[in-house]
Amino acid sequence: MIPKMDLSLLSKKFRGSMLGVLTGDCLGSPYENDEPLSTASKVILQKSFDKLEGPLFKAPVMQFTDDSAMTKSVVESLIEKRGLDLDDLSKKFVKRYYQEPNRGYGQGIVTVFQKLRGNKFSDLMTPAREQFNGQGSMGNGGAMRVAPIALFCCNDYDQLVNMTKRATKLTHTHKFGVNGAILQAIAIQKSLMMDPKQALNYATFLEDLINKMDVIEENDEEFLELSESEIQPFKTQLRIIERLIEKSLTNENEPHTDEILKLLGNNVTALHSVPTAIFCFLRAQYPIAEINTENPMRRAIQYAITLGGDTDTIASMAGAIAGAYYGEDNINAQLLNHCEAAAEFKELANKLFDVVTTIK
Ligand code: R7I
Ligand code: MG
Ligand code: MG
Repeated sequence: MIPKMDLSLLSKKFRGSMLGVLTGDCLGSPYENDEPLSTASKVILQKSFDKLEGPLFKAPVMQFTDDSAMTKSVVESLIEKRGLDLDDLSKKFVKRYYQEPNRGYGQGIVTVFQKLRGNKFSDLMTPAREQFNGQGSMGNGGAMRVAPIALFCCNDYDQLVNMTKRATKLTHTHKFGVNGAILQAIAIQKSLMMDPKQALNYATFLEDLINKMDVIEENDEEFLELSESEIQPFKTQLRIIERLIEKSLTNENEPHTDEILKLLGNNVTALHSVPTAIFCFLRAQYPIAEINTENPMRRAIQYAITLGGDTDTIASMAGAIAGAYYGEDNINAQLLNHCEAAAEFKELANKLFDVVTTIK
């Protein structure tokens, strides 16, 4: 079903989200695993963004990492197959990995690729289930590549949840890995369907995500002895985001980075990175100290990087949501010239848009 939205706006949002994935990844990867940025490092980051956005700046092209590589496989498979085809998708993941293994892939996921190649894709699901002693990966690898699925499902919520689950379980079967991908997908889909000219109400936005995660993270019998925050951890994190933004808007002593990181986190697990990306997107509507830009999409990405840790992935996920909300007009054209494969990502967004608007 094609959404009831101006199609030229929708296509800009498709390109915005795909380019948000790419630019967040390219800009964030040099800082991956760093400590949160000091004031001096934030000044350097600010200057480097300013230069990249300025005319005639010459610099080596910034390379993308596994986040964009896997996203590329997802979008190419959706376009070719006009839907989710797990066999094709897993082959594309594995082929791309063996062509370019040095894109900074997660340490565990490589085992999944080896096993899939070993069984000649006859059993797609077991390798992921065997990860981490049978509990499955809780990394953010499912969430970091989910943007094309959110765009493909556009305004079909049930299809979105279902497809995200299936695509994620090829590599990540831990409940947190899967639910983190679903949360990221819902945040992108929701942003896609909103009018960027109307003010974004962070509380309403979060309330909707909380209600949806409440259903997705249904109480499981095996967890009954746990507290609510352990049973429904993403829902709990979303409430924390709300409190942190509230505090930053009403209190002059806005939350400091260490408080944000203590509560939300910045590591490779989905639970401690997807909510952080959503926080960066929502917080970046408003000015942020030590980040000088009028552009809220740039602010979201730059802010994510200042938090340190899994910077490429958190910036990329924040970029995917921000791009789906603001559209490509908020991405600086000069900056794109410095990102590897930007033209290709734009073209893939256009092709996906054609598929979505002609399929049903
Ligand atoms: O999730 P995944 O694809 O990694 C994505 C991250 C992003 O930051 C990328 O930019 C790239 O740098 O990697 O790959 P996985 O290997 O499945 O998970 C990532 C890491 O999370 C693992 O290498 C583990 O360190 C950790 N991890 C776990 N640790 C203990 N127990 C994931 N699941 C578990 C677990 O169950
Ligand atoms: Mg990466
Ligand atoms: Mg990363």
